[in-house]
Amino acid sequence: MKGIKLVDFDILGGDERGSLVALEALSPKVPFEIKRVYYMFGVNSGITRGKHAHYKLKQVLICVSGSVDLVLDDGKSKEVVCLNSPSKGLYIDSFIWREMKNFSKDAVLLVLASDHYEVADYVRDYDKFLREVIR
Ligand code: T46
Repeated sequence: MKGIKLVDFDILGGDERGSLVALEALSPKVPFEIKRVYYMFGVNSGITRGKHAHYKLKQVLICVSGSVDLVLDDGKSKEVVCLNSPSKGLYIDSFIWREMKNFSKDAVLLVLASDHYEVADYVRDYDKFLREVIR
């Protein structure tokens, strides 16, 4: 689907001391300036989060612990991506409807965002999203 991209991060210093991933803004893996970082954890497995799209915001999602399913929808088709590794990231462009579900008990979902928190950037009504997408 256009507007999403699953990326493999390089693992640096993967040795007996463990692994390290370094991400930099304005790089191929994070193609925007990072203005905000947030993360969610302690989500019960029956809970679905998200259920919205963004007008402008671009993000990279990383499940740094455990696993979570992302249901992505561009208004024409849907795709499910399972994030289950701290060395994988999911880039989500603006105007993609997203839902996060099936959080494992130990899931920590870290998000790098291209902008500050802005309520007006959210489209939370699915019909409105579909109308905006076909405009
Ligand atoms: C997204 C998915 C992947 C803030 O005050 N600042 C923030 O930066 C964020 C992200 C949230 N909040 C407040 C707003 C709500 O009162 O935290 C509460 C939970 O946020 P929300 O219900 O929007 O969380 P999710 O998990 O449904 O969605 C979040 C992001 O909001 C969204 O941009 O793409 O994660």
